[in-house]
Amino acid sequence: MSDPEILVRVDGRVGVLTLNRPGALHALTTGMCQAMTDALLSWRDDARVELVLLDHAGERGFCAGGDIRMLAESGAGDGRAAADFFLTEYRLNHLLMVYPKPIVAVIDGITMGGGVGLSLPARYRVATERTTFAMPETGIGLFPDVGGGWHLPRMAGHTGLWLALTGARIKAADCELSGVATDDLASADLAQFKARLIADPAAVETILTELEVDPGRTPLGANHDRIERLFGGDSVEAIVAALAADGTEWANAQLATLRSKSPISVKVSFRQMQLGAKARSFAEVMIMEYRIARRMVATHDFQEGVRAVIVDKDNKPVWAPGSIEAVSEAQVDAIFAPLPPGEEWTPLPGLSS
Ligand code: QUE
Repeated sequence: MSDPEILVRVDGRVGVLTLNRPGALHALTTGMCQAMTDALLSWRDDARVELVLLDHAGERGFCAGGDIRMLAESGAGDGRAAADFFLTEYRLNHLLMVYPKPIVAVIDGITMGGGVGLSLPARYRVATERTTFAMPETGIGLFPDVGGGWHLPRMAGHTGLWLALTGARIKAADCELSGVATDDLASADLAQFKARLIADPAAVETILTELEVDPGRTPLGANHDRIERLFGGDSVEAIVAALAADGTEWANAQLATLRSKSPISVKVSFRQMQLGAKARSFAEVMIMEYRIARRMVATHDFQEGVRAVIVDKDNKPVWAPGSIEAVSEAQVDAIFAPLPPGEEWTPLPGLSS
């Protein structure tokens, strides 16, 4: 392997995992998830490793998501490769959540979908002025997976639901406000941060405090009250009605955004947030999301979303059904139904839920 997609090394007492698929904004493949899992399992019981650092190679972006083209091709066929990917990725997400050593994720740049699943489980989540965070999956006929059903409903108020349904992009200050990030550094200080961390991993909190910068104004803070007022309905239809009745520029923009997304995705994501809010463990959410993911890769909307956003880039997906109101509860029920015996998601062998 001359150019591995994950660079694995131990530097001092720090295990370093570096995403290295720069041509695809480090979008995750099954092999990348497996390589990270193998390294984390070997470091878990390795006394030489005190802390894990997760970052990316090169300049552009931390991680754009998953290998969407592969998922679409697989979903159009037998779905086997997609199922393998989700099993491996969600097992890694779960391993990160229960990992016994501190993890530092440096989300310097685009952090979406799969990149969110890697970084939100980390104890320290370091944003910079280049960070853009989003869960954009409703725009391609998917749903905010990789533990979105756990993390998003646990943000303050309805912030997570708003992120899930609209796919809104937020920057560093809003990442810190919402709890996505624990710290904000200047990207120019990252080399120094990593060098100091590797020299003295036990001092992680002191180093972060010394390098911390003010991330500036928080658009989310300004919109918090509106999100609470307008995204609190007990159905997607209630939220749509509240946005339409409000009539302000902000509400109209949210409504137009919601209406541009896959109607099935919006309905599925809403139910995922509702059920995820009540889940007692992350593993329970993984079981739910694996059921959804296995169903959704085979749908018209996912095929169409990938065509419109990733392949043809015309950004004009034609969804079916074409409106939120036309999605039946039975359609949503079928996506959440249990998988056949032996097909359900399970954690890595030896890891309890
Ligand atoms: C929703 C997504 C993804 C997306 C866009 C969405 C996603 C993903 C990528 C992506 C972007 C750039 C790349 C690449 C993939 O875009 O998961 O390989 O170079 O990986 O609206 O879920």
